[in-house]
Amino acid sequence: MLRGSAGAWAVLGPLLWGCGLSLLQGGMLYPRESRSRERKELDGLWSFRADFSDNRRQGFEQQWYRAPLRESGPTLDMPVPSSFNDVGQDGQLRSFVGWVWYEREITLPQRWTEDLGTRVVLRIGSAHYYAIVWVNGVHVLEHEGGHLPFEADISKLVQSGPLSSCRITIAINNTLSPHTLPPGTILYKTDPSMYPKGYFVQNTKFDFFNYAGLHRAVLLYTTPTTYIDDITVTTDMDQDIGLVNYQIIVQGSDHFQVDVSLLDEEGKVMAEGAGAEGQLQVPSAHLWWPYLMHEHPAYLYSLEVKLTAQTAVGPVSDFYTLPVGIRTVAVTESQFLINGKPFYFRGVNKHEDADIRGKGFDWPLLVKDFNLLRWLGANAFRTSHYPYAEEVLQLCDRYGIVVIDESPGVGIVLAESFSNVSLQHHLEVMEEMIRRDKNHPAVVMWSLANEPASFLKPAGYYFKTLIAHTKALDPSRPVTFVTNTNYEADLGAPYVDVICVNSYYSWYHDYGHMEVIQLQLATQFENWYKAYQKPMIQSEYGADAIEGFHEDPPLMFSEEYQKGLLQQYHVVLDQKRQEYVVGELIWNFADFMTNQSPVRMIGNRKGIFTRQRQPKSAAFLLRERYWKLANETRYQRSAVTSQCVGSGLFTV
Ligand code: BDP
Repeated sequence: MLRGSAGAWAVLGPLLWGCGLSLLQGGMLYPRESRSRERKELDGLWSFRADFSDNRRQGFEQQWYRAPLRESGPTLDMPVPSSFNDVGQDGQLRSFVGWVWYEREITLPQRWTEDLGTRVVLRIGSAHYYAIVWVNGVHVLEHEGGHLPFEADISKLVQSGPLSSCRITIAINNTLSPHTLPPGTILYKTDPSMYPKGYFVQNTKFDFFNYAGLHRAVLLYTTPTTYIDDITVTTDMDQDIGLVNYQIIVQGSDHFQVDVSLLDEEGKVMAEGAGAEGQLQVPSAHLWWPYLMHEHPAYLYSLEVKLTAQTAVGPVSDFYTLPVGIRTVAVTESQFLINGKPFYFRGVNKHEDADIRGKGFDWPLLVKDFNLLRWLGANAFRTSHYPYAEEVLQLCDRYGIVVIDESPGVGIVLAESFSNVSLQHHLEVMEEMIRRDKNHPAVVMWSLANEPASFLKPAGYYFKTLIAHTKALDPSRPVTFVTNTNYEADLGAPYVDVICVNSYYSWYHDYGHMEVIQLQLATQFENWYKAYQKPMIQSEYGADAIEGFHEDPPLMFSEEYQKGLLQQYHVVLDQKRQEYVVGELIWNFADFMTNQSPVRMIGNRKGIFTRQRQPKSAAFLLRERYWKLANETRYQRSAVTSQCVGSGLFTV
């Protein structure tokens, strides 16, 4: 959510699409270079200081943004992108709660500061959780939410003076409250016999470490002052003709022309159009298919958009190229269909998490993870429990890995977190998320939350409203949230398209008794299906295993127990996937960091890979299973039998 002054560019954004309800300002296209656009990455070392003052407000009281940070006290070198928590040797910084300050001074290319026809934009990929940004000491914007990008036009600031350098200061606060997403509470401990004066801790109801900092790329990019602000693409099929519907939003001038061409992977023009809105038709279209579902999965066309405009300073052109996958998504009462064919999610839940960098974006890690996913034969993952970096979704588009895109609605369990204030924020987060991710063919469903207390009375209204809003913003994709509430008590389930259920049989209860899993799991599926007749996904199941711990017969925490537990689930999944179960997502792809607690041995160890991405025995089990499942359905052209129900055919 953007707050405060957004500088000179604050024009009210257009509605997202069709029946969109967005109040967001402008689009959020991924910054790509083109003939008219340049980008300058600001990755590397930034100056950094955590504000350890008692009220954490010294930085504001002393206005640290007014002058270079080194002038107001000592600074540390801090890598960006990275979480700040694990790069140092200071335990206090690791668990710091409050404001931290980042600063970077940069030299700008001369043309950027002198050419008034150039628009210079500062874009921050993610700053967890609340961020305030100044450029050369001038406040330019504020943003709430740690997992989605925000940006400001800083042209006026960098083009108004003699300076060719600019100083960017970003203050970030990682405090979570009942109304943030994810929610949290600050607990003051006041017993003077136990705690020093003013002592407080951050409490959360989610199971991962609240890493903070500049987690994704910070960059500057340029566009002409009349520019392509947003593109929305949806696709459909008519026999073998691919239909690409596009809508382009232009800012800066009312007198412009838009031309679009759709190129295939060889660079051949397949269709052309003119105007800001229209439909392109692609005869004998190559569809975007998931990994291992087709001999040529993940086919991507390129939509080349060219804008020409007459402005006061003469003719201007802007160019932007968007990858486009042509595919449809639909849900029946027992199936999830991609391009009209039954799709089974064979996948994982992930986290953005690794040694040292925490949640900081890292290309080698990302490529390793995708190589592991493909090695496993997985075709899907859920972005548990927040939106991941855009580059992750780009690789999903490119490799055919299907995504359930989840909002940061994790740990919504307090009554306060279902209030109108919280709901309003959640609605806005969905707007930001859909604005960013709407054009990815890999994204096939929105997940609004993970394990909310959906049995609480206000949950019914909360999810009804949230789901209606999400569908109004994007009528083309099904919507879900992930539940662990009893099927009879869940007040949000009536509104979802797919029932996603987490269960931990023989882990969080019936410890060590794997013999009860089959009965309990079968009952779970049958109860839910009887109540709702909607397709179901086992959206989490798993067990902790410490790599190298072996016990046979299996004991909890051994590799054998993890494997044995999964095998029990698989027996039931194999029965129910013949009926209405459309997917299984293991918890978790890799071990990950959590808060310290007596039930977490240096983090959550339910990964089938270690945090360093080495396989445990369960990884080999899943690999065998996923390849077997893939081979059963590989390139299969089976007929679709069920009728489309509910929201009908979802096409993207
Ligand atoms: C589930 C949560 C997930 C946890 C997991 C666990 O959705 O975030 O990490 O349990 O306890 O309930 O391992």
